[in-house]
Amino acid sequence: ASVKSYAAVDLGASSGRVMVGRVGPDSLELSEAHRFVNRPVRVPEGLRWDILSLYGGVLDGLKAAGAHCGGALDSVGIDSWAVDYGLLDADGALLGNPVHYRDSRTEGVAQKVWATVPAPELYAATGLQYAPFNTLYQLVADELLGARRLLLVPDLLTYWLTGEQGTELTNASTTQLIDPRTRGWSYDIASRVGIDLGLFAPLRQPGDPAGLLRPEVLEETGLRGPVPVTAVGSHDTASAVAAVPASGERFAYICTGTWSLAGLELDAPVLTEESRAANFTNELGLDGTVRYLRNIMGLWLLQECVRVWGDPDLGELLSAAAEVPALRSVVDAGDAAFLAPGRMPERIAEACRASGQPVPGSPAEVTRCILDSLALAHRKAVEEAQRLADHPVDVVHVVGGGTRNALLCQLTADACGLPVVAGPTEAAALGNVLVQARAHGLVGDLASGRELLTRTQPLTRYEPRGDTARWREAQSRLTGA
Ligand code: LFR
Repeated sequence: ASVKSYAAVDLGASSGRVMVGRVGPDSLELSEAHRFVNRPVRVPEGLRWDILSLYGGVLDGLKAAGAHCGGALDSVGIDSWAVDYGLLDADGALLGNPVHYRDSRTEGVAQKVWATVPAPELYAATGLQYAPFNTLYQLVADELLGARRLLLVPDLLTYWLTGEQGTELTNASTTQLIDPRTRGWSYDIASRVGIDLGLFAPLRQPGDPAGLLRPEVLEETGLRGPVPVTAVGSHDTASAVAAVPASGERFAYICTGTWSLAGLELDAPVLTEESRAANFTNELGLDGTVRYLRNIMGLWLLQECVRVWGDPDLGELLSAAAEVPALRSVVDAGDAAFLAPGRMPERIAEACRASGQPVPGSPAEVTRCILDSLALAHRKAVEEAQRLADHPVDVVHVVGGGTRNALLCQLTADACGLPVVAGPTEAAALGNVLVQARAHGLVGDLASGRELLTRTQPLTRYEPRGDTARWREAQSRLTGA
């Protein structure tokens, strides 16, 4: 048949899903086979991922995906959040649960590392933003005794499915151990901070074969073998950026979900001191591209509030927030102070109080404050990225879960003073499917994949509603400028 079926496993911070992408010469259809919760677990030693439960969800998902296409999947690809990993012993057995990037064990670690490799030097060599959870800092914090191998989360799941080990490049680029110019390991940095790069399996490029589903996996999922696993942009953000339905180069993107990742696609990294001071990151994308972006706290701020409020109806909450006067109070949604879980409504109130703004009280007011603050942070990132990379844009593409939030999309258009094109929602899964289809010769380069998306996926356009001066004024409340 000329239509092929690809399973995309996409793991986010709060849920995982297995989607089936059916790709033909001029068609692309995505459907959800299975969705499962990803519930991080706090144990006395800290915050951990429940990796076995996630693997169970992947197996259930592959079984459901097979049921969608008569047991015959053409390939499987896996993407997830970045930076985190499992450690294996000499026999390839997992040593403990992977630690969650929001765990506090890396507090103060970066400062110690900078005593050996000063932060400007680290940025010049790796181009990576400062975040306490960069793999490099996690590894320095960890007790590695007995660990012989490190596999990033999608690579670990791939290993369990196929028995083969590798380190996929887009995700490896978030470790802070990759040189974005050579797109290979940064041996000098690793040796100076005392990290043995031998822990990592050899690099794999998106599109490389990653083995075949093991016989036990075929049996458990009812799939008909052989089923190849294909390395995709295994960093979810790399997959999402691959699925930004843009044409040409003059676009910015915002991948929305638990995080907002806002920035540009470039063909070379920006490693200037100014860029470091602005905390932009140079992560690697498909086909030699660089994802030049900033991490913004994203809908995590709202998710954490909603949890405290006992899960009210989200639609009602957003309608109520739309009625609250705009820009009464804003917080810095780029601030790592919001990284850890817990007490989010209070932390937001405290930030408003500290910057001399009205303190939002009701859930609708807090929600409005969060959405205004996110739009403001989107504006700042899009503006600064253009300036720092000398790369002007005419349009902002919003992809991911946040595309469902019309208020956020409209506010982002208003704040940026640019049209927003919202969609697709399942960008990471679509980018995952496209890379598999491409590896099997079904679609061409990045641009033709994007064109296929533009033709096949529903997109919504939001025009900016004047008055950027109000956003500039709101920004000045945070920077004091
Ligand atoms: C988004 C994401 C971001 C990364 C963060 C932590 O899901 O992958 O790109 O910075 O999660 O891994």
